[in-house]
Amino acid sequence: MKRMAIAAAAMLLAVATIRAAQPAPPAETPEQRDKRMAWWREARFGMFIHWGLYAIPAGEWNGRKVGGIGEWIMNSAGIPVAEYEKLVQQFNPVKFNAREWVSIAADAGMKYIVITSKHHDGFCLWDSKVTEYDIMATPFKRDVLKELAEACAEKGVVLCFYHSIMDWHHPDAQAIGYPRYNNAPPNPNFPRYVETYLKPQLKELLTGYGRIGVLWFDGEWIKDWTEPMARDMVAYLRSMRPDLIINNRVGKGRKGMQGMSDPGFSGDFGTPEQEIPATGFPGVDWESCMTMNNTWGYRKDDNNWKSTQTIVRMLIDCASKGGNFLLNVGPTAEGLIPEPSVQRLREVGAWMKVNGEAIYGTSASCFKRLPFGRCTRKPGKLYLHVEQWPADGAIVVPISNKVNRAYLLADRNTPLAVAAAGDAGVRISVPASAPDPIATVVVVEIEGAPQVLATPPLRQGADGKITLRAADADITGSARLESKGGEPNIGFWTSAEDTVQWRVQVDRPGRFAVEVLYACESASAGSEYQIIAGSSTLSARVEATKSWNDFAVARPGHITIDNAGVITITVKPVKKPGQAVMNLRRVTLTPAAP
Ligand code: FHN
Repeated sequence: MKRMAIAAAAMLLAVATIRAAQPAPPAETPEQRDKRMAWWREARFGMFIHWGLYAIPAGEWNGRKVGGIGEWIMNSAGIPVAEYEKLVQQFNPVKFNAREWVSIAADAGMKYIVITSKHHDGFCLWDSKVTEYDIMATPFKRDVLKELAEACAEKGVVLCFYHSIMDWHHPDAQAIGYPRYNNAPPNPNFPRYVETYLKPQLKELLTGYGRIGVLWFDGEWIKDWTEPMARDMVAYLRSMRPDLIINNRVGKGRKGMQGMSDPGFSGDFGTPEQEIPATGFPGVDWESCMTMNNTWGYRKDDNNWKSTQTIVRMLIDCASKGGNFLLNVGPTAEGLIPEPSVQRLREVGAWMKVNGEAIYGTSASCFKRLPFGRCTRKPGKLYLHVEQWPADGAIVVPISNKVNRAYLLADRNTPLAVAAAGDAGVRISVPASAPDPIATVVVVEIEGAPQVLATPPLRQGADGKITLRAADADITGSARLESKGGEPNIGFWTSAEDTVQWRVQVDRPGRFAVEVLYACESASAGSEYQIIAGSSTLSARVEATKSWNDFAVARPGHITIDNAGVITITVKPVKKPGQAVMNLRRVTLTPAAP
């Protein structure tokens, strides 16, 4: 009862101070922002932990499998609050060991941990003074976040909290009696939830658990939450922790799973989810979060684990585009990180032990693309992550810089031979077979800033085909590469002035059948465009596909390339009746009979 009285008093006090919106934090100079973001940009790699009551059902309810991600079971199975609350009495993770979790993260090369202090179900993993719906009401009766904070401090890992704005348990936050909690109608008492519950709990987390690096908001998409509320929240949090980093899900600018907001929305970094942007965003901080299987919260039936190679290459991909990688684990109700996750993290750690220098504190690649893999950079150094090992014993790097040294990061005392390669750049001899099949890092120490040579033209295939991929295109205008998982496409093609081009070395001219792999929702169909190859032009029209994400092949006709040599192939809109021209994934020219 004492805790309830305290909670009531806290609520009254908070209500009394509700009205005064927070004064905006002082404007931050770019230098101040860089200082605040420095540790996070250096870190590049973190552990996401989704853990809570949902680990008990672990994907099943009343003896039946429930589809979807494990932490959503309360919504997915339509479990009434009173029934879901009973899980509190079952939560007793007797095998939880904070030091063990933090060691697994640190040994994997992860520099920060983001754990769900409260997920959408509203259950709190810490001893909160403003609710009984927390870890202290369980048989476990230990403040998990306190133990994790101590273990992180001992190990030098930065502790961060994921905190859901959406709350399916609090009566002022979720619609009463609404059968599905997500996207329920707005609750008129939501402002009271924000001022007397959400803010006080965030204050507990920011002032009672040592250094907190990031507040990772989520569940911001609900109608109750607004951008003005986000700005007020940021001001409130900064008044307590001026150095706090806050993700862009504190506001309304996230743009779904793509996670990259436009300027003007709140938050310090973009949050692509289950995807990695097709390109970097110069000057923009972002972090891709990814599961190791398919679920964030534990599901006993989800054994669809990504390979260690896939995980490491995702980390490299993010770093090569100037972003961070937040890799998730979903511990069991006993408090154990699933063994398949532990095994993969151990193997990732082995790679990071040798190659961490090529990830931590690096900046994005200076190349649009490389045929053998990816690149990260530090001043005077290029780290070439070779994923496709060359058959001819060398890699060619399109730079004109003087190369001082080249070596394998795994064997820095053995120089690699470097030779000029004309207008292609420099040729670096490498061992006959890949020292590390996951990715071998070749370090090239250069004089001055990278002087990148023009990207070599695309080559015609041995079969005479010319394959023009979105990722290889030069785009003019506001259209940009986007990846929705799988092969990227050119999207946001909202201006008819935007064009897409490829430079191609044609060794076998002639007549070609043209195929266009694209997507276009019906409301935007009808654009007309030209495919121009040298002096030959083919006109085409965009027909509707099922959606912006459903790709189909159009066969607009044939085009003739008269002579061998380097030509430019352009896709140029001539009419755009709808919102955008199309999402263009690929153009293929296949040799055809004359
Ligand atoms: O709904 C959540 C989901 O449960 C999970 O927490 C992910 C991880 O970022 N975020 C939301 C979905 O975008």
